[in-house]
Amino acid sequence: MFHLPRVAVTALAVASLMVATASAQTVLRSSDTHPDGYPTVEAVKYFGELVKEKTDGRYSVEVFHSAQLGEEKDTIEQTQFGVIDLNRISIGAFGTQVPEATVTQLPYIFRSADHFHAVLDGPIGDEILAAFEAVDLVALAFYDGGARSFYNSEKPINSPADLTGMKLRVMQSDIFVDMVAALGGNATPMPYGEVYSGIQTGVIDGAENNYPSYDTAGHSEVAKYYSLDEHLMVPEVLVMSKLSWDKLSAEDQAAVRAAAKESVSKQRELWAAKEVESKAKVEAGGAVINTVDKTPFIDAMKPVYAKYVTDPKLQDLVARIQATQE
Ligand code: GTR
Repeated sequence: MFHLPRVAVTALAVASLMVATASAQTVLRSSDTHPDGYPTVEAVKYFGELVKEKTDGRYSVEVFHSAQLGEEKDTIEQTQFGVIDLNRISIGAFGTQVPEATVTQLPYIFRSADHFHAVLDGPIGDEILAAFEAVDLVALAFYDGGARSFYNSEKPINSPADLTGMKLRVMQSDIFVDMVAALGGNATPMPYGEVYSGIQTGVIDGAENNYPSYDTAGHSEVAKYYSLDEHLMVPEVLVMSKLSWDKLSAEDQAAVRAAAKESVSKQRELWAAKEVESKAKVEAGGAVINTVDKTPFIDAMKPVYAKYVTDPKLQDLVARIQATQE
């Protein structure tokens, strides 16, 4: 029988211990459609630092920004299958998969940023986060996504009548298609990554989004009229694959949840600064921004509510959101 000298055995033992230590560190892969430096990307990086700290280095997070792992809709499926561990995504990308979350896609459901925070920071927010379990995801926190307004390459929008016949890109959710139809426009659902070329080539006349997206995706270069009707405030959400979540110990799950909650104030700070910076940048670049009387837009949304808020449970949820004081 072959015997290794004692020193060699010790060296081997040390080496295998090191491998064990190294492999005990799991890197969680996280997706984001936005470029590096965008508030959501930076917030998830910060969350990752907290996760590492709170799990004594057992877990860390790597953010794959700029849609490196795919467009949002596809990454949702990959996250459900556990191919991607974490995903920072707009609730709009879920379509109507999660009924409780769908109510946050209703136009003008949130009256202001303060109302949005009051709802999502309280028990209603927790109820909506918990609803994602039904689609194999553990929703950890909401991030800010500001108010979304229409922009196009043709003219300023002052009233719903100005949208007549306009082809506008929306996120891939039926509710947004109905929203644009109720205003008299033609909605084209398509992935975010196709919007720039869509406008440039005239396939669509415009789209709708917040200032930071309008700016960082370059949309302001091809659609210079930005009209502040602020029809949507769709929350951004950080979700984890249920499969990845179930591999964590109860202690590490608590650490991940706490890290996500702690990253929220950081994201809000970054978001507020980015909104101001992006507005200034698009204006300097030649964007024409106009304010809008929102009343006719709000009134036009009645059929959208009538179509999507039929279930008494959702009617109650909408009523509770509306009754929440900012
Ligand atoms: C942005 C959001 C993205 C993406 C995009 C879109 O505001 O942060 O996650 O959903 O809108 O319109 O597709």
